[in-house]
Amino acid sequence: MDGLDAIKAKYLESIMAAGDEAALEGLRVAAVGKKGEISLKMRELGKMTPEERQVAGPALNALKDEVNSAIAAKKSGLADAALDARLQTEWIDVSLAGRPRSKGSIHPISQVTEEVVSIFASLGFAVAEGPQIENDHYNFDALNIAPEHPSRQEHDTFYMHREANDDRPPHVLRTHTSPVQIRYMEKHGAPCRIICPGRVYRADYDQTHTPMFHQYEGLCIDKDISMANLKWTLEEFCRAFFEVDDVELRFRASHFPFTEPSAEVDIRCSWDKGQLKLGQGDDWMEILGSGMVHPKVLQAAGVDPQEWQGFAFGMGIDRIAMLKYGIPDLRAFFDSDLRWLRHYGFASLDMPNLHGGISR
Ligand code: 2NM
Repeated sequence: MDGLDAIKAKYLESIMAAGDEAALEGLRVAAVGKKGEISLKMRELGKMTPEERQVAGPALNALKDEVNSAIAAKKSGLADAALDARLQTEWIDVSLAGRPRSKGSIHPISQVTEEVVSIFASLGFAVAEGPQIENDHYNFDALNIAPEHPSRQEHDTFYMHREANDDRPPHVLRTHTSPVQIRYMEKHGAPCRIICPGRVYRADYDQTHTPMFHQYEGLCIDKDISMANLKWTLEEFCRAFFEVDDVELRFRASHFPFTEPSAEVDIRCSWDKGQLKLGQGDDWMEILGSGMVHPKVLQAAGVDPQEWQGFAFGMGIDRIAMLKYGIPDLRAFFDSDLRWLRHYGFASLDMPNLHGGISR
């Protein structure tokens, strides 16, 4: 068949020169599409003598195959070139140093809460949480706080609004996290070892008090627990939290309705040119309240006081955060002042753990 070499040369050249997939598709249709040049030539095979056909058939088939594979090769060449071009414009140098982007930081109260939790976790304490709106059974009665106790008065406790015909027990904003511990003992029984950090509320506002503040309470109930276990636990905590090797704690007899005996705990310290140093010195600083859980409290939580006993303690998170990080004014914690937050905030990926150093 005449002219096949010219057709072949024409298409192979155009295919090589095609700039994109659309041009390539145009060439495919023109050459081997239904009415393409090569396809039309193939239709003529029927009019040929068998001898002519024997030569022209294979030649046309070979041409068609050649054109098709040239198109396929060019197509993948175009795709490779497109990918190369993308890689040229979109490449990222992964060895570049990161740009500090985040303007946020961890609030000192969140940081200190994490520190406290990680220290007590290492001593085998689990974390328990509970509602911030409590009923007066969990907030007061179960904790052996008598109905006439002054802390129940309206000017110390936030009572939730109630309708006159509401026969549910009065609800309050919890004044401590102890109700969480009552709920935990009710649900899980003894033995138990938990700490309960969270927000608490008291109707008080001045230089050293905000109506919402943060505390955590610890509870350890078992068969053979004494004040000695309490003292060791608190010493371990203070060593880790304040990052001093020597700590000395002093127990002063005190009174809480929910513990008997009760003790306020002071840590030895010194004031050196207005700078507080914890651990050594001639001074004492009160840091927490504690005691052996009152048998009536265990009873109220469904734990048999004949069989179990244990210690509990409570500490202000805001207060120990101020002590540790030298934050002078309590009220600044809740002002949302960005300059203050940037100054006292912590890097968001530096979560405390014991081996990495508690505060860094
Ligand atoms: C304190 C001081 C002393 C305390 C007691 C309990 C409970 F629920 F077990 F009875 N939790 N926390 C406790 C004891 C809290 O805070 C100054």
